[in-house]
Amino acid sequence: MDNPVATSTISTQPFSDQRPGTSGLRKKVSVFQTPHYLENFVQSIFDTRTDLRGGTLAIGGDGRYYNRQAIQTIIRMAAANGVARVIVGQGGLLSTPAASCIIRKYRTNGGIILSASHNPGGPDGDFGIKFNTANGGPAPEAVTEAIFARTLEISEYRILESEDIDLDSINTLSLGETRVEIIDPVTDYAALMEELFDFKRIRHLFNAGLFRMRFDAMHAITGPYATRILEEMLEAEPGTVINGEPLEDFGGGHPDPNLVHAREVVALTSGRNAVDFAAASDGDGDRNMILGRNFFVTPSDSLAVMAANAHHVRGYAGGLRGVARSMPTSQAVDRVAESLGLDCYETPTGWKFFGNLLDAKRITLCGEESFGTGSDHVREKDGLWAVLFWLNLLAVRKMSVQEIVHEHWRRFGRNFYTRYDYEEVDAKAASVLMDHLQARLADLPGSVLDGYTIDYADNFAYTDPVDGSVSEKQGVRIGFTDGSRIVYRLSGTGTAGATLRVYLEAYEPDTEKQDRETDAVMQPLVGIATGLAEIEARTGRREPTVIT
Ligand code: VG1
Ligand code: CO
Repeated sequence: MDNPVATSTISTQPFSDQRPGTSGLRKKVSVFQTPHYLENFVQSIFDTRTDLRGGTLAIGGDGRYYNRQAIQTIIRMAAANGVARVIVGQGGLLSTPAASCIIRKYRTNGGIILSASHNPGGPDGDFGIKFNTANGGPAPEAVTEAIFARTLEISEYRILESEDIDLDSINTLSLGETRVEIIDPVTDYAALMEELFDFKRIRHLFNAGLFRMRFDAMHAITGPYATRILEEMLEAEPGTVINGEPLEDFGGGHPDPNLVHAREVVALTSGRNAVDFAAASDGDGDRNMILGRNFFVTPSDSLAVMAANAHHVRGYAGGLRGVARSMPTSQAVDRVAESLGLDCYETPTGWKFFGNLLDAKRITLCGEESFGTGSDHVREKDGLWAVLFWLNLLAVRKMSVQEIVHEHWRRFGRNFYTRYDYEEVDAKAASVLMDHLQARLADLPGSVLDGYTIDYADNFAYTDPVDGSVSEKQGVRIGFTDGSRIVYRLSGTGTAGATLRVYLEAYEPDTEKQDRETDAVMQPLVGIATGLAEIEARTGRREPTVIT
């Protein structure tokens, strides 16, 4: 199909609110539908990433409402801006990790991913866009700041006048001078998974008839990936994948794989007919929740268990180069690193901070407390990868999820962990709360609160060991002499008001005390954390919106 085309240059005015947050630019759908809003941001990418002219760009999204329209616009703009080749997932779909895989495999000059991840979708929901660089990873701050600076001075954008192109057939077509390739979104990613994991062994686990699992795709992007890999390639029983059809509004749900929003799959892990293993993934497929029978694995523990057991898994049998975790993630993986003699890095929140460490081969595995784990196989966190990692481990070790984690605690100690989220609080109140904490930091070390002695108190600053770039004010940390920790930070992914996150961690080396309930263990720290920040007085919130 060759469309008749003409390039238009459209005048526009800057928008002042296009600074990307933790993971790209996220706004309400209605904001993205404002005339020129999407176009301004996309043109700013083309204006600052000049190697895209004559280069290759990957495009795909999580299938949420507005995905298709946005992709049509971006393809036309890519053509008008001289991109030689565009690779698009069929139906406009690509999970975030699959997009990363495709950028790397086809050596593109970058990719544009449309997603607001775990945020709800639909006409009243959220939409998002982010640019990934040629390494497949989210653009580092220097790049997002350059794009943002450009959005503040933009006066025109270029777009091809053409009919919509057919995104639904696998095909290669021309749009003006640009070659547009519509590819299967799953095939390349599935091939990569097959290299990393022992599919034969996992298939045997399913076929032996003694093991059942459920994977909740939450009506989001991982449905087609999980169905192909788990049910077709690994021969898990039909019905293993639930909510597997991607829907524009995620069926009205909140595609966030935690104990609250993924309660449907959580319920399948208890009772007489309980499955042995269950998992869920988020809107764009980069997050994962891991469950055993009657058992929840915290994401921080999941990372630590993976690090301690990586040698059992084919793709990592040669050993790990090092590990990294985001600052608020529990220190469980640090203990593994120490015991195995591995380097361990603490980075600010957001996957973009792992990119340099992965590229420089300083680390192999990394993770975040927010249900994110990944490795050097791509440059994004990867939900289904984590599920396959666990499946491979279960197949090799012939133990239950709970047995594996309990064994881990006995060996390394247990890091109890909880996160309190106060969503949509008044933005001003939230920033005053953080300022107030900041002002108290210098006086806190040495003080005793409810029997806990404060060892250090600071606002986390990170110097990237590879390029020397500095990121300041990444969250307030209060460390206690017994290894417990409280962290406060404001979310960088929300679209309404501010979200205050409070992260709590307590270390328990005594095996006799490791089976206590997390709630009970955390109570004293919750009291200290809410008191110190004066949360109720400053936000009007007695209770958090979500506890994970
Ligand atoms: C949250 C998480 C962070 C994660 C980010 C993007 O950011 O805390 O760990 O990297 O979301 O994940 P924030 O700034 O809201 O705390 V995703 O799956 O939304 O792309
Ligand atoms: Co996500």
